[in-house]
Amino acid sequence: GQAHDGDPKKGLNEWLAVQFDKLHHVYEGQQGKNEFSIRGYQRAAGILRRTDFAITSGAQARKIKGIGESLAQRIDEFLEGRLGRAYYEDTVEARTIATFKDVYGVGKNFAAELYRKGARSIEDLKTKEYGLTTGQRVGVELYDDLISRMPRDECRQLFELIRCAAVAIDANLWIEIMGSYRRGAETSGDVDILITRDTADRLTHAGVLKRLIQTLRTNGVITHELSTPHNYSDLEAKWMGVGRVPGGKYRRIDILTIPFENWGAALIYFTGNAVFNRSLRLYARKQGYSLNQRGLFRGVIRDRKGNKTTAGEMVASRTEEEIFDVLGIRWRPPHQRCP
Ligand code: DCP
Ligand code: MG
Ligand code: MN
Repeated sequence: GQAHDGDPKKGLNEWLAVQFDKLHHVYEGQQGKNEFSIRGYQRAAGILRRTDFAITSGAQARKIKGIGESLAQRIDEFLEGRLGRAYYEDTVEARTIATFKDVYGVGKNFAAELYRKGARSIEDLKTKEYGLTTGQRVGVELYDDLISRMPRDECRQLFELIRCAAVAIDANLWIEIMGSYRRGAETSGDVDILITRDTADRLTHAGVLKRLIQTLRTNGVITHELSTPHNYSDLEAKWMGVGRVPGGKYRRIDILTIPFENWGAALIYFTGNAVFNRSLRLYARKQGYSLNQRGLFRGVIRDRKGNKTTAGEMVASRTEEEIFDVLGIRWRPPHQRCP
């Protein structure tokens, strides 16, 4: 889902990236595959997309940081048209499971279970009984719309409809569009929205999310709810659902509200991408910190499984810059956060 600037020299890199995307997709739909190599394909696609010279061989690609021997071999296979390795995995079973995994709310285990139960198509999921949850049924019903990515303009329009409704409820809200859109991507899989409110006047955004959803349901911008907050009055709450610009396709919408003090950490989290977040969090851990969507913490103690046993103390959270500062790394603009 990343921007591609159309430079012809990058054309081949983009094609290679798409091959890795496919490989990632096919493997992701299978069970018992090495998670590490699956992520490797996802990473490789990202690396190729931000390489600014044309890659013409595996050996040459090998010199790029992050491209190891086995990825280089894959690149040669792609370039030489020896797609066997990639495609012998591309069985009907793998493809069907991958298709099911694209249904909202269906993970790879359930996708495989659906296949074992005899489901072979989205049509099967629509017409036969497989014990789908309400959310999964919405995913099936809107399958064609939800698998397609929306152009940047449409993402902006949908956000503007939501932003207008929000600031009509409280003019002091901070509301931003996040995810792939903020990273500058040409297309987005959903609209990610972050909301908070400056507490200088001692007021908060408590109650806003509930009113916002009500307004948007009434005016038809929001059409389906997939997951609602446990408690609407919490300052930190997540809402997931579906909406559309009038007459447009149905699109996934994620809304996250967070306490004002967590704004910077939440910006980093919700801007992503997920691979960038994983590496930034790992880096923080190596420096003795712990980073999450709320803030950067010091003094976190973990057990041998890596689970936190002591929450620690928050040392930075209000702005992205102060978090990067404490970690001792230069702030990176969102469009450079797609490793
Ligand atoms: N995120 C994360 N880890 C996850 C899922 C999400 O850190 N497992 C963060 C980083 C993502 C952001 O949340 O960039 C938004 O999640 P999306 O799934 O909406 O992903 P994107 O917006 O990046 O891409 P897309 O255009 O596919 O929605
Ligand atoms: Mg998104
Ligand atoms: Mn999202």
